[in-house]
Amino acid sequence: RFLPSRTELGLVAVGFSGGQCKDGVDAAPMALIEAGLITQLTSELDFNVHYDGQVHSYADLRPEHDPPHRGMKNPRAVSAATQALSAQVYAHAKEGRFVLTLGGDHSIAIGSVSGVQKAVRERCGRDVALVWVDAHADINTPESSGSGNIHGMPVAFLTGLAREEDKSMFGWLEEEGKVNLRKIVYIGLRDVDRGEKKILREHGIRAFSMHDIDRHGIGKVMDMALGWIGSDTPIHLSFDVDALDPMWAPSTGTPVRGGLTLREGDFIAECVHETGNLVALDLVEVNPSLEITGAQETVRAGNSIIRCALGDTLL
Ligand code: B3U
Ligand code: MN
Ligand code: MN
Repeated sequence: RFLPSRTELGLVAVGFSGGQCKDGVDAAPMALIEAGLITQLTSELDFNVHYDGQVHSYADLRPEHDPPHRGMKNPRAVSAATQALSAQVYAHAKEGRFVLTLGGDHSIAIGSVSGVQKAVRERCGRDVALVWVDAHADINTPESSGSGNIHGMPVAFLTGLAREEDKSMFGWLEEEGKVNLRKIVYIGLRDVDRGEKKILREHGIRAFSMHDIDRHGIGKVMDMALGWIGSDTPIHLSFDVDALDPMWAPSTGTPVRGGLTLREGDFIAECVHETGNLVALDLVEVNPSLEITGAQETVRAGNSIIRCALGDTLL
């Protein structure tokens, strides 16, 4: 059995924004850290934090010429950045560390999830379950995407629904880094493209929309979501801050009204923590530059989610 570490934590700060078109999301890791994240992890939660002290933008890997391919924008830059991130995350996870990845836009999950999955497979021969908390499904293929933004595609690449032979454009993603479609659970969806709905339906992917949360309440939804995954399965939680309602997290690239409350977001993280099976967490899409007044609120919400996922209890 793969037991997530309660003491050793690998932190990777990713200042990468090439999966979408707005500047500023690359400043999120520094904003989260400046708001006290590392102190929280060490002093309050007693983690031994392994952090190289850098915010990685992978600018040195960005090719000069990166024209669209199959409609994808910046395909080589995103591919190179996520490939490098995958290796960094893998190195932490292989040591048995909990891996915390700070985005950046959500395209970076191609790197974080594949790195964790590969290490978990090697350590215990199991597949990770992926809990994707987001307003969006991020499961467009290059062909179904209307925007060409790769942050709307990571789940398609991670599951093999989207494939590329070319090593410089996600062809580096190996089978052992990919995630089983039946081990994905979405929570918080409310802005899903037509093509994505078709993909979710055709593959019977488990998804809890805001409608489901309204109907059953977040407590029941979490029971169902974690019940689907089953106990004894390592979990990777990929949390897009836009899952929260813009009232709580306005500083994000594509805010969608009608989202989770701050407490519902924290509650999701707490419930995943309580399973004892959480091995990795991504916190993405905080964009401190988008709302002068709401930026600090969004950063605080992000840090709160991280604390809850790592076992900060109310009492
Ligand atoms: N589904 C749309 C919009 C979107 C996806 N993820 C975010 N926005 N943050 C797309 O571009 O694929
Ligand atoms: Mn997302
Ligand atoms: Mn989103």
